[in-house]
Amino acid sequence: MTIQLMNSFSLTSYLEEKRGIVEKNLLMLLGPPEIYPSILYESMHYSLLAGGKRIRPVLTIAAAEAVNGTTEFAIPAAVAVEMIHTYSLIHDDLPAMDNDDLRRGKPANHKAFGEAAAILAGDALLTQAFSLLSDKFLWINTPANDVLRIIHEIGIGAGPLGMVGGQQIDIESEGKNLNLSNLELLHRKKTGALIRASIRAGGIAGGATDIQLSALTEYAEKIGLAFQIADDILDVEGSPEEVGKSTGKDSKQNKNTYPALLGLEESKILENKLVNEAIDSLKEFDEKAEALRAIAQYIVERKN
Ligand code: GRG
Repeated sequence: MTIQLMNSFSLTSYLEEKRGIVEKNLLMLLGPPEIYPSILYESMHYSLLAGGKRIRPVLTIAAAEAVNGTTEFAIPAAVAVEMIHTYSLIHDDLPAMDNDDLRRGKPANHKAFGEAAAILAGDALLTQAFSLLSDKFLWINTPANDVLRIIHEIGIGAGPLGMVGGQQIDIESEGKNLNLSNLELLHRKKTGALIRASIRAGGIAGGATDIQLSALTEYAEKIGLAFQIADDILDVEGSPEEVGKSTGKDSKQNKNTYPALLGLEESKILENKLVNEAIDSLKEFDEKAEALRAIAQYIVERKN
């Protein structure tokens, strides 16, 4: 299905083009196999190039473009956030965490390579992301001060104040019934913080003004939450074939989710409200923000 928005913008073509660019750069910036111990390369490559929607790097690029930057400006940040996201999925699937066998429609990394290799592949992707982010030869168009701001954004989003902190809260919340505000806090950190950092990093790389950056931040926070609600709904309504990972796990494990707390209908109303608010936060942006507007809708309409 081709997703059409106003001005005949085609999100399908946009996603196809940007995903292609992201994947080419992921492969290139991972570097040649000869520089790594071979199992390490294979396990990093396996998860990094296993498909995936590439939503975070595409958001990084779309945010840069929305403020008049180019795709090229955003590439180091886009590649880094996808490496970090991939590491988080590898570690999340481990037996000590969510214990999942299937990821991106394939055996989870530890199922394919063993737990030790999966832990190291995750560690390697995380550290490689920051090596790339701090490589001056990749940032020829971006002032050094903005590069530092981008590194800081991504560190905060991925680390203990963001995604890692959210994962810890998630683990501690198992078996407890969270109220709505605690559920929101959990997801703002676990899922929202890296999405927020992806968008803010793209905005900074594209040369956003402070006003533009706050509008992008508002957009990011709304779609970050909508993304998680959609993910919870897919776990109820999606099939493993479509979603590419096991479904129905959340209710079996008594997880804190939006459908469990609010019911499916209320969850769908909330995700749509967040998408409308996200699109509204871009009202001062011109047609260059059309991709961001379309992605906000895609986030709740997707089937995987
Ligand atoms: C292990 C530090 C650490 C963190 C794990 C990301 C995460 C935190 C856990 C994944 C579990 C999960 C289902 C989170 C909810 C939303 C989410 C991040 C889904 C997966 O992201 P997608 O849908 O995946 O963008 P693809 O495969 O398309 O990249």
